[in-house]
Amino acid sequence: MTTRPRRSFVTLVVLWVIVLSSAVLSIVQASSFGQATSGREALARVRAYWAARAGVELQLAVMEAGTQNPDPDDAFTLIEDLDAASAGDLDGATFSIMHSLETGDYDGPVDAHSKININRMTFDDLMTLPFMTEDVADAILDWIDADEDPNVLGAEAGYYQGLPFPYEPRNAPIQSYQELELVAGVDPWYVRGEDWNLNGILDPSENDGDASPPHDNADGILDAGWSAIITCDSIDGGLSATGEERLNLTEAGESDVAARTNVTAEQAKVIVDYVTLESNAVMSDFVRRSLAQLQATIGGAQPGAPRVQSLNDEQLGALLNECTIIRDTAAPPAPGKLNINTCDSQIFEYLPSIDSALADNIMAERDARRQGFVSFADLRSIPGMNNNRLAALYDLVELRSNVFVVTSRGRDTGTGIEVEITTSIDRSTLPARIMSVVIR
Ligand SMILES: [Ca+2]
Ligand SMILES: [Ca+2]
Ligand SMILES: [Ca+2]
Ligand SMILES: [Ca+2]
Repeated sequence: MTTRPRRSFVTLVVLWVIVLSSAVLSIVQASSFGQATSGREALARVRAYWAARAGVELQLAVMEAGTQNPDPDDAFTLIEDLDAASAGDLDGATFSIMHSLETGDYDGPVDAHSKININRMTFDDLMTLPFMTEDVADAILDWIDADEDPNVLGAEAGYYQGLPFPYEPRNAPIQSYQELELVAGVDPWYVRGEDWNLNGILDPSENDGDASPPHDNADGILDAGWSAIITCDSIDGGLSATGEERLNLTEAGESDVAARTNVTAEQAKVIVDYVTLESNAVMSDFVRRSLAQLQATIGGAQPGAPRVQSLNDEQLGALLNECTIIRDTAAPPAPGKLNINTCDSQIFEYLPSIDSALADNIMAERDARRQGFVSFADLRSIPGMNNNRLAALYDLVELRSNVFVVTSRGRDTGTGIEVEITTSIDRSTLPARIMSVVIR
């Protein structure tokens, strides 16, 4: 697919949202003037709100356009499109979308997949977080696990029921930073650091020392505590790199598998048979072992049949991009993986199963590719990579992102009054879905 038609499509989407938002704003202004004896300020707030809303709608529209019409050859196209759609002018108001990292302020939304989803973290992973102690790590794991048996130093319902204001652990994945703060021993200061309002931006009160709450070191750098490292928002799965529903190998026919992944009929038969007969089959099995090895685990080839060909890199890449294994289709999607294209190199410090030599090699290889890693087979170029390491990596990392957190700040031009909306948007299914909204 060439990039040109896709670009003009995105531009069209951007223009359409701006026109639509301006129209809404004009209607709001016209109808508000009649009632707005209560003052200029209320009207300015309305204008700023609708400008912020326009920013959110614009980001959502760009995400949908990039999902329906993806660029499979460049891992950064969607991110660049979102960044390019991070500011706009409406009638009497503007909006801007930005976020702060330790290295400064950047246009565009936060990629939730550039952080580690806390719901995927092991005890050893959790212990790498600043200020973490064994009792808090155990309590976080207890909050997430389905059982009611406390870990050695953990806490289950019995503990929370004994509090002055009792509540119960979710016993399922944590859904927000605010929920994480309910876990025994978790201090909001660990979670938020200086980003007290959790908007991902270094606000004036977060950079003035103790002149106003919260406490901060006024160094011009946002130290966002755990919220800079972990997320609760990212979602696994979603549409394939080519923008299609993934083929579920538990119910797919051999010819469908062959058509989507360019494997031979013999290879497709082994793939489908293996997933059908091996109830614990996972996608990384196709990375870890050859098709002949997988075939041997389910009884081997028919007598006299030729040995099945191993998947080449292109076929393996297509299989991992286009297919999935979901046994319970009613189950909620799993927490998201880390996007190896968009994460910061420092993030590997919090994934101890990826040692520093491998982390350095991953980053060097990524930097050498202008378009990032677009297929899992690309990861084979990383020095020291072998099938077992690649399979382990597949279970931790992803090449694309489903969820972005948008902080859109609307500003009334006349008064300077601002309204800010922070929202997480999920494009793992279409239409894209707004998962949470905070308005300030
Ligand atoms: Ca437990
Ligand atoms: Ca902030
Ligand atoms: Ca302060
Ligand atoms: Ca600071």
